[in-house]
Amino acid sequence: MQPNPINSICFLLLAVFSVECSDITKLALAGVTEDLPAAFGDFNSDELTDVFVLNDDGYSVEILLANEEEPLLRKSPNLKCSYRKHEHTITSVVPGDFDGDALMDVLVTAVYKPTGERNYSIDSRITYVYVNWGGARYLNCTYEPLVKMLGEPLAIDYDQNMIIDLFGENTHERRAFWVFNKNRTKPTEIEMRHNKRPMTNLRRPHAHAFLDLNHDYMADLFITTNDNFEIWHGNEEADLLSPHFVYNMTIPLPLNGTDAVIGQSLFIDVELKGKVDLVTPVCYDKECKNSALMLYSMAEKQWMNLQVNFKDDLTNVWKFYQKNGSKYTDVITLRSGDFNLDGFPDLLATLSPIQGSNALPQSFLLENVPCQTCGALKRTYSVQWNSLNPFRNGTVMASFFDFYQDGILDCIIVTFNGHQYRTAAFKNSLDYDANFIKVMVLTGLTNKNDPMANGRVGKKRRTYGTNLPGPSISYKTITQEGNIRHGLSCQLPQSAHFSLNLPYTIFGLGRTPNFVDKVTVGLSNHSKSWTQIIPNSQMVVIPWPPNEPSRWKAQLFVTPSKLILMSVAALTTVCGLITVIIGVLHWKERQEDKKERLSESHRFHFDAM
Ligand SMILES: *[C@@H]1O[C@H](CO)[C@@H](O)[C@H](O)[C@H]1NC(C)=O
Ligand SMILES: *[C@@H]1O[C@H](CO)[C@@H](O)[C@H](O)[C@H]1NC(C)=O
Ligand SMILES: *[C@@H]1O[C@H](CO)[C@@H](O)[C@H](O)[C@H]1NC(C)=O
Ligand SMILES: *[C@@H]1O[C@H](CO)[C@@H](O)[C@H](O)[C@H]1NC(C)=O
Ligand SMILES: *[C@@H]1O[C@H](CO)[C@@H](O)[C@H](O)[C@H]1NC(C)=O
Ligand SMILES: *[C@@H]1O[C@H](CO)[C@@H](O)[C@H](O)[C@H]1NC(C)=O
Ligand SMILES: *[C@@H]1O[C@H](CO)[C@@H](O)[C@H](O)[C@H]1NC(C)=O
Ligand SMILES: *[C@@H]1O[C@H](CO)[C@@H](O)[C@H](O)[C@H]1NC(C)=O
Ligand SMILES: [Ca+2]
Ligand SMILES: [Ca+2]
Ligand SMILES: [Ca+2]
Repeated sequence: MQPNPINSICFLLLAVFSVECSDITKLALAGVTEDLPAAFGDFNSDELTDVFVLNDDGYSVEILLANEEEPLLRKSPNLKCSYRKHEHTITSVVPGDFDGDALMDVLVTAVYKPTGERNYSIDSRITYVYVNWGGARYLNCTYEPLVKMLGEPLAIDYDQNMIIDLFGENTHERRAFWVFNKNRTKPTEIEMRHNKRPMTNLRRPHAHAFLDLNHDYMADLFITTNDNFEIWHGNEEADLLSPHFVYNMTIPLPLNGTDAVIGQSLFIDVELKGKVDLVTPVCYDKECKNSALMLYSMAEKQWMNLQVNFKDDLTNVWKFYQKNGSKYTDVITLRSGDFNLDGFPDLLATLSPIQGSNALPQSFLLENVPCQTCGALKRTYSVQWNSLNPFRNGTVMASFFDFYQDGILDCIIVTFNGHQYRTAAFKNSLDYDANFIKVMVLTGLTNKNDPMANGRVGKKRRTYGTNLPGPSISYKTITQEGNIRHGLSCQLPQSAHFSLNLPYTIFGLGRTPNFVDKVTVGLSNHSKSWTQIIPNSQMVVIPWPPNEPSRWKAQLFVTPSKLILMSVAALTTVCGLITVIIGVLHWKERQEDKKERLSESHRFHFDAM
């Protein structure tokens, strides 16, 4: 592509005056704003993360494929399944490989929602699980549910064969795993076993998670029940006699009492210490007038308040927004990501003012900041009241998404004006040249019939599978001040209730331009480390075979930093200008030469006479 000097000049001007507009809805979505985001994953294996959306009033699921050029998300034929005829409305979408053919399939869960008169003979508590089988470029929709269960499932890999399985509650209210196989038939149902404890009912909506909590590179189960939270450790020696998950401990709820509201838990490395913390949003009262963010310290075995200040600049007090039966906000949900690339994970939350019962909800960025007065905790979250401008009034959901695949997390936002939901795109215009590493762990499976896909750089490349829940990803490096920095993250720990986790991890490195000393990826009781990783690179890890880490591979894609791109643009512009000036001068000189020669010849004739 020929660099366009006008574009470059505008780009330079923009960079100089920082007059960037953050609302990129038109550029990103090109008018398709009725589709509401439900999950993320790379469906067509081109290394660009696609968006799984709900439309048609929630009766259909569709895939918007990501593109490098605008519009960044586009519709494509054969990538839509509709359940309107079956009167089933979709409650969640889980992309993953459910048949081990290395190509992404799309699991949807749906509940009965009649389009006309209500049919009371159908049990409305039941969740129906459908799997739409994916080819690289099409989706084969299915209308026969593979599983019936209560509540939404959690995507896990039960038996470490890289075929995604489910955990949840069966129709007899017992906890169960559903283990998928290669022949696309009904998965095998295995009830969860425990000799001693009676098993309490699972919380609905739940915040179960699948991630490594005891640092043995084996993903564990975090289960939310009505009475407490439970941790079940993944068992590497699982066989017919010993179960795949072994009960380890119970964590009390952060608040007791019938009035308390418990939001969705999430696991993030709040203090950047190389461990994940359990963070849960709560309200002390039913109306949520007194909201708080609680962190469970595994070391001290107690809940601590992160002491978030919900008072804005005009001294209005805000609360977590929660409304039964509403889209995205029927349960308090936070989404995490490193928005400012300083290494500490930030949050997105939806709040509303406690005064004015009809006020619309608004989503805000909660920035992870140091705290001197927070006791044992050294960090807290500070609500950034203006960071998502111009999206101020009426936003029910904000989640992180890297629109330009440049390692800087932008946001997908869902706006709500009281009766209509619309999707919008927000560009994060970080004003300094921060560094990052982006790590994505795939299942590592390959497909003999369709081994190659068109890669991003135009050349054919192998596909190595899709979204994988559960691996732990960590890095260690030394900052410019000489301190050791140790960050940890888990990939896709949650999949239900619009948790909208990205299938990769972006670690912000601040302004440290040094190599990252070590990146470690662990799963299935094994781990492998890679050393001296170039910052601003995207690392794709192929952990195959899972039990032979020495053969695991990593592919590195280096993303040139913004500063380099800007220098290139500036140089190109300057070169272009100079070329033009030289050209013009040259042309003028030649014209003048011509004239001179002409007049000289005239003079010569004149003289000769
Ligand atoms: C209601 O559901 C039952 C069970 O699926 C079915 O037999 C019946 O025909 C349905 N009635 C209507 C009016 O759709
Ligand atoms: C899936 O869809 C493709 C294209 O629409 C079609 O060629 C193929 O036969 C379908 N496969 C099955 C198993 O239905
Ligand atoms: C499907 O695969 C499972 C496990 O590989 C096997 O036990 C089962 O018999 C197969 N079912 C069919 C219908 O082929
Ligand atoms: C799990 O990993 C440990 C340490 O690497 C090893 O000793 C053990 O044999 C592994 N267990 C299995 C079942 O692979
Ligand atoms: C839970 O796990 C820890 C660490 O692995 C272990 O020391 C402890 O004994 C376990 N507790 C139970 C009840 O199994
Ligand atoms: C809630 O109640 C349980 C059991 O009664 C108790 O163990 C726990 O400490 C209580 N939690 C709080 C925050 O008070
Ligand atoms: C929302 O629903 C939950 C459980 O269904 C119930 O306990 C709670 O009281 C409801 N909240 C409001 C404000 O109606
Ligand atoms: C938000 O929008 C609603 C409805 O459009 C309006 O009534 C309200 O005043 C607005 N609030 C603010 C703070 O702009
Ligand atoms: Ca893609
Ligand atoms: Ca598949
Ligand atoms: Ca499996």
